[in-house]
Amino acid sequence: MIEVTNREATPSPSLAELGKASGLEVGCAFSGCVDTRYRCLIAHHCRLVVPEWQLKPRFLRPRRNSAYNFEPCDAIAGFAASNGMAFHGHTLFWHEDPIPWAQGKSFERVKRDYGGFISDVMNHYPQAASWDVFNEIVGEAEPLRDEFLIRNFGLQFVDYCLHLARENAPSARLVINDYNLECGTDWSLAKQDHMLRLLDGLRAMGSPLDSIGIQGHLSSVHKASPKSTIRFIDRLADLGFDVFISELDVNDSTMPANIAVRDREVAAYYEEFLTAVLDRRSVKRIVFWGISDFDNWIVRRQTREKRRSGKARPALFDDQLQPKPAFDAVVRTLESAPPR
Ligand code: 9MR
Repeated sequence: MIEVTNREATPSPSLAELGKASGLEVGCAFSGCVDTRYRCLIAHHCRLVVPEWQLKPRFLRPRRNSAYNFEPCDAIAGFAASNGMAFHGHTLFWHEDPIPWAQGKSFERVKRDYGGFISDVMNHYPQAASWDVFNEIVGEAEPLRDEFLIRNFGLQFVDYCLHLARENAPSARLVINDYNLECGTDWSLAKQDHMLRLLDGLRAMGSPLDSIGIQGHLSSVHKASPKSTIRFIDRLADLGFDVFISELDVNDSTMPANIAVRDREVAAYYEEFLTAVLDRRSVKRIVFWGISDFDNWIVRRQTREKRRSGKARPALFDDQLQPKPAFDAVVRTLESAPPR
């Protein structure tokens, strides 16, 4: 597929270039939307693309006898390749989207079915720079989530998948990704501890793992705590793990309806959080979970649920693809980020 992008059409400074100057990789989630102007915007601002749902296990292969549905994700990977952007695989495992056909009762069966699935998917995308091997397996109330495979096989399953991922893609970075790690509340701090305990366990088993994804779904409901996030990043660095801020956005559902006020508040959330975390050199990547309100999961969900709080404006660009104060705020944080 030939992708024609016109970087001249988006004259604002490129986030990708600004990030590069301090050794940061900037990327975004992408739904595969075919709007050319939107694609140009992504190509201009990002060095990395993440499929928003097209690589989720059940989307790819809902039933044992279904053929793999690789086409939608192939289109996204093709878009990334033809514009010189890297590709991140999200995700090989997700509790919200289990594939029931690979939930075997014996570990041998799980190895065959889930292991086979992981190998098939990873080998289909050998160009992937990194993989979320696990998404959201840590609990808040409990150390690990109550999901069939995790409940039945625990660390043995996690370790098996990480080894298999390394075997399949020796040079890809392997990631465990999770949310609510940045809120500073009791349950968020408990979740941080659970993640650290999991990492200790994996370390003791010699499991291969490179980076931890801190999703960064910021919200006015549970405001992020930069202080506790930085402390957590430092503890991860002590254990030898890099950090990816992997799904950054700001949910504005409880912010004032006035657009100017709302946009300023959203911008302040981005700026405060990024200023804090980018100070840490182990933070190597920022992925926006949609850079524009034009094609965005929060906007889509709000429309679906018919909420009345005014149209959501969570991203850096509005639904006309114009930069908002949040974009300027992110530019400032990238400009002042120390090199890594
Ligand atoms: O943004 C994604 C949305 O479009 C999908 O419908 C949904 C289900 O596949 O997943 C959303 O992305 C989630 C991500 O995969 C994991 N962290 C939370 C994200 C937002 O729900």
